[in-house]
Amino acid sequence: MGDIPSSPAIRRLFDAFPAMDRIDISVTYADIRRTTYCETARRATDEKYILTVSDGGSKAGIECSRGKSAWYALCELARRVGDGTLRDGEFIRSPAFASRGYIEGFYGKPWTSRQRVDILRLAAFHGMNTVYYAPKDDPYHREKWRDLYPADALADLAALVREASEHYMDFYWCAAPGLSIRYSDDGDFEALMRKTRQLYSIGVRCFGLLLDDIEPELSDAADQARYGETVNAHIDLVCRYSDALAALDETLRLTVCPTLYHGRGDEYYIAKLGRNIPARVSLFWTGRDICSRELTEFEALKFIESTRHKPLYWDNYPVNDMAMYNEMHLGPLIGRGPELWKYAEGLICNCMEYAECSKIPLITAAEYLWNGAAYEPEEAWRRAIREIVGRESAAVFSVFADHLRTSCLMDENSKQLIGLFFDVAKQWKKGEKEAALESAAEYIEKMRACREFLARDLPLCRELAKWTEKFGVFCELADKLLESFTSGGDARIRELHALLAKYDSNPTRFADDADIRIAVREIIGS
Ligand code: LTM
Repeated sequence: MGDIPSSPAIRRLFDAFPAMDRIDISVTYADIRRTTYCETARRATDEKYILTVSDGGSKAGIECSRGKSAWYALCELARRVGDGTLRDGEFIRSPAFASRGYIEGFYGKPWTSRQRVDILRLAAFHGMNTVYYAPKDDPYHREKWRDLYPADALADLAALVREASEHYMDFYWCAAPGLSIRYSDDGDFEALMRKTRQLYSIGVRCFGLLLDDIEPELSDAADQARYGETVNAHIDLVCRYSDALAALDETLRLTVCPTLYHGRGDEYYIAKLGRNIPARVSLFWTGRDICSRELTEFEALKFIESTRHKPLYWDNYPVNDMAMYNEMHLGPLIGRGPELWKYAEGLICNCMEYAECSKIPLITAAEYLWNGAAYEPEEAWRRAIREIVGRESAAVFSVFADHLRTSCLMDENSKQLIGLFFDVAKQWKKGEKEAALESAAEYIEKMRACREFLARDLPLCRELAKWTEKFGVFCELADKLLESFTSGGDARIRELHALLAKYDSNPTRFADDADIRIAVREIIGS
């Protein structure tokens, strides 16, 4: 491997992509403007690299300033080797957003240690640099925030912290004390610090203080007397915690999630909080809504103006907890401004409890975060599916994934199927009945192949069981529809009605239910 840095993460990269061994790779470290200055962003960075591929992909030169940027360059090389897009040329890369990552911040069953490592490696492989640990249902994060982690859970976290560091990821451990903290109680503050020191002892150097999803009003009499209003208690807590972290180690970093974490950005609470906490403290914001369809540059500017902080987006996509539990968010990230990186500190995607499924949208988000201006969601989505299910199964899997885009992003669902409806209807009207039936049959064949894929004993397929079940009824419907065209008959129409009723009675979100119903009813004439 010559001058390639050696670490477990890099060795794993070469093991996963053996074709990398056939490339003559050289790495040159240089702390000069060329490798450390990002022209468009007008800022210095240690994440920039220049990758020069030559001799028909058999040689690769990497210029960078540090191990971190060498890692990113090697990951790009591996991705290109993996998806067959390695080509000669000079590729100058620097990430648009400074902070790029994901948060395990959902309600529901927390990920297992294995899933955590797996997602972390995937995110790092795609150039993310930040991970927030904040599973709402880890009792030691929220409910029992005062209690220290028991030894086994602490050992698991320590392993994750090491993994993050090996992958150049900043690991934020978050405390969510807001359900029961008495802000004016020194004992409670000391409990928070005791817990913080425990995490510090296993290598955590970045902390989160999450005050989301708590009562907006102070309930403790002593707190009410001392602070009057919630925002004053929060300012005091954040300032004291930020100072205490600095006293422990001046390199420690802090991110805060406010109680009002979405809206216009100029509301009284958030404006006062932002203006009265240190500038070095990062401030989470989910945008206009809890789950925002769009995140715009204009809104970010407004946030900066009123809070004096660049928003650090807690992007509630692809998360599908609470009222969204019947949805599966497999679509690409969309609706985030191409220039948002200029006005935001970063963007952190809140994931689904379905770790395998989260990977697809997460990969698309990682692409957006490096270069929002060039980001093409559909292309990124296709690449992500290829990576997760493999080249052979990608086309059939996308027939299914096409129906799982219903989310706050308001992406158009069932694009492929609706396109097919149009084509078939056009052919039918032109009298090309045979061709129309053939197109439909071809699609149905893909659906069949997809059902076979989904029946496999893979973590991804297991997570999708609920949606696969509805897809099964959907496939039966499609079969019967096709039969009714070729054979007709009242009995078939009755069967179709029965299937449609079965489909409708399943609350799982799949396809654009309304569109499908209209289309089917149109065809069977009721
Ligand atoms: O969004 C924030 C800041 N907090 C919670 C998340 O933990 C939860 O996963 C999402 C989606 O339901 N909504 C929240 O309010």
